[in-house]
Amino acid sequence: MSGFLRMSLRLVLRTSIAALYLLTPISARGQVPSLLWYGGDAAQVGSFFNNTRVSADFGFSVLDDFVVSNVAGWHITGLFSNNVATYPIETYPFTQAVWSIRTGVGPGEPGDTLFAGVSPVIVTPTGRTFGGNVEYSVVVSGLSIDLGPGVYFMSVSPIQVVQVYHVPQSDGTNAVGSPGPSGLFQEDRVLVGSNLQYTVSGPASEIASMGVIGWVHQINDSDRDGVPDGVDRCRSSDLSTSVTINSCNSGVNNTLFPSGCTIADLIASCAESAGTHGDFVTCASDLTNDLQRVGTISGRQKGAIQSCAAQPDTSKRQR
Ligand SMILES: [Ca+2]
Ligand SMILES: [Ca+2]
Repeated sequence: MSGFLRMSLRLVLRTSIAALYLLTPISARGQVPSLLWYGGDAAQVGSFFNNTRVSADFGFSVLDDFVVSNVAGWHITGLFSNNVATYPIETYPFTQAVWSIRTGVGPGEPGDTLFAGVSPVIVTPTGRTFGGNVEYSVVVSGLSIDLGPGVYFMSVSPIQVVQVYHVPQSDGTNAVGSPGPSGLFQEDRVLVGSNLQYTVSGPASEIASMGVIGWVHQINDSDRDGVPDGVDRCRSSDLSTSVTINSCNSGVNNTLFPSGCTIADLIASCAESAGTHGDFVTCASDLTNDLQRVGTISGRQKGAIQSCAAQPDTSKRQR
């Protein structure tokens, strides 16, 4: 290849790659969790047992339904229930809850469990008391669950073998989103002889003081990075946590740009465009120099990516 041709190729590569990103990075997925559904604050009336006894399989859970009405669905990062304690929580503290997301719950019917687990919880007083008993918010966080449009049931039940907790019913004060078509259900899991027996009673007409945290997926966001298809220059982004080239993990954060492209996408564009391994290394080098110049990555991180790009097995990507 002549020097002129090589320079022209580099210019074309750099121009096409540079066009794929704007220089201000945005956070991964570009989304901030908020309250998607909340049955509402507790009223001064009834409440329902909501804690496990003996084990995660034995006890009570309150199940209530909510509606995902958005066409593109929800991404759920957390679930919570508000619980009134019979005694001060310091007397019988707990650190975990059993939770579930289900469909098809009905009278005598525990439904189909879509997602469930036993998770650590954050327990904080809501500031409300009922007959001298303190109410606590019990939050499961760190979830990553996608739900399409539909009706779902949720539960979050403290794992506490002595203390009794009640989910209070709500009068709808401060409610968020659409309550489901039915009221709440009470699931009792009891030992009859040596058999664990599940019974689901309800629906009661009440709505439970529970909620769902996350964000609404944007319509027409094929790769769910928070950048709509219409302006997403990389519609099937590699959203890996760190930049990995073949099997070489650089450890560098895979930043998402407002263009909808990640660093990994741009590296992949280099691989697509380059004719030889040398072209690929040059393209990745130019790209990372630019990223360092604008402060997206440090000099050490640039070195880590370039080192991965230079590895011989990278040439397997070339056509
Ligand atoms: Ca997108
Ligand atoms: Ca994208």
